[in-house]
Amino acid sequence: MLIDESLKLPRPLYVARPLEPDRSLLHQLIDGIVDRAWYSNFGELHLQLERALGERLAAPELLLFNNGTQALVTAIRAFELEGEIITTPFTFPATPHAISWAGATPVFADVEPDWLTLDPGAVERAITSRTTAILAVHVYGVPCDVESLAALAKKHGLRLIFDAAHAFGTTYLERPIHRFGDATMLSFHATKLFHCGEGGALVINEAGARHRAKLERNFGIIDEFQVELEGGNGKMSEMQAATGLAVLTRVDAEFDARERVAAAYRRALAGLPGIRLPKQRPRATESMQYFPIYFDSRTQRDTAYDTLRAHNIFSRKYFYPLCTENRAYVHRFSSDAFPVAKMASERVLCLPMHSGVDGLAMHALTSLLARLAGASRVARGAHESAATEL
Ligand code: T4K
Repeated sequence: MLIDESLKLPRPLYVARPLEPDRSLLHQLIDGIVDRAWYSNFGELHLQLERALGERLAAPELLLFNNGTQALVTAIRAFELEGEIITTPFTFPATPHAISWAGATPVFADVEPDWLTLDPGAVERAITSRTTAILAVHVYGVPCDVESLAALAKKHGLRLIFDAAHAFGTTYLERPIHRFGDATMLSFHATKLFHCGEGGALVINEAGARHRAKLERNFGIIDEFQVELEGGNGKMSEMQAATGLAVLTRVDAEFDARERVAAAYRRALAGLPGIRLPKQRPRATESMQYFPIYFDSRTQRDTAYDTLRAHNIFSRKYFYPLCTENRAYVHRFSSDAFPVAKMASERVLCLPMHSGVDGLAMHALTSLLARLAGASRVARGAHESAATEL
């Protein structure tokens, strides 16, 4: 294996680095929680954050949750969906798991080669008399083919739910991403651009389903003496909301820093043999949460992963293995049925994507990839100038 001690980073560099909250604001907010002795159940900070995010994202109907997975489960339950829900195997396991937890059955369909989002043709072929919904993922913040999926949903009388865990703040066709479909989930996990440590949100446009989602979030409780339905516990705590409020003030600066990191990756890696760079769907904005690159073969991808690790750089193979290859689903589905997703999962590598990728890290990472690609001479100029600009 290629080892160059001079390129080994002094400290580990992970794929994600949680955005540090404004500490003095956080301390102040925590003092308030302790003073009020109010830690959960829709406290002051919960309401403040819900309002702030609603304004920022142009989503006044946004509901906060304790995590994105619970928000997804709630969306499915709010529409009282049973039967089969069609989703993508190229996602974090939380997506199909949420379908199972909500009492429905996940069914998988392949993704489009260009965008790695659900292929509407494959979805249509997977529709049966038991299908009730499509759960599509804006993977890496790349919007799905929302128009074709909406047309399909309409034609077959299905609900359309989006997992926008990677798409905080993304717009598509000049509209916020949650304006498409019946419901959209957001994740505010520590590894996301905006985060609450753990957290999530749900945007549901339809009033009736939104009302049920609110009940589902709090055990189905209407008031002290009435419980309407068998709801769960999806409430965000005050500590989570405090973290979110103290992170929110820093999101724009972090976004700008990530844009610089992405631009530096692009400059340094463009044209390297055997590597393809990510692309965004036309008329969509970037979410700056992931920087996936694609190798010509699985062997090249795995060698790059191991080589980077040996130099203290922890990239990730999101999403390998495919959900359908996990023990939870492998008995029910053959991944050969999803050739595009399978190929992507074997060739993708997500590079560290956060403001902690400094000039030193950029230099080490891109030098190693250039050397592995056998293009050290060609790439030297490019990666050195990319590194010095960070
Ligand atoms: N749908 C999609 C498409 C998703 O990607 C996700 C979550 C969900 C649904 C579910 O949303 P939530 O219920 O989580 O809100 C991480 C995240 O835990 C997960 O939220 C995320 N997707 C997924 C893509 O990544 P792991 O198992 O890879 O996490 P872990 O612990 O290996 O962390 C990744 C790296 O981040 C580590 O190498 C180090 C760094 N890290 C992590 C944490 C937690 C830190 O530096 N500090 C930290 O506090 O799942």
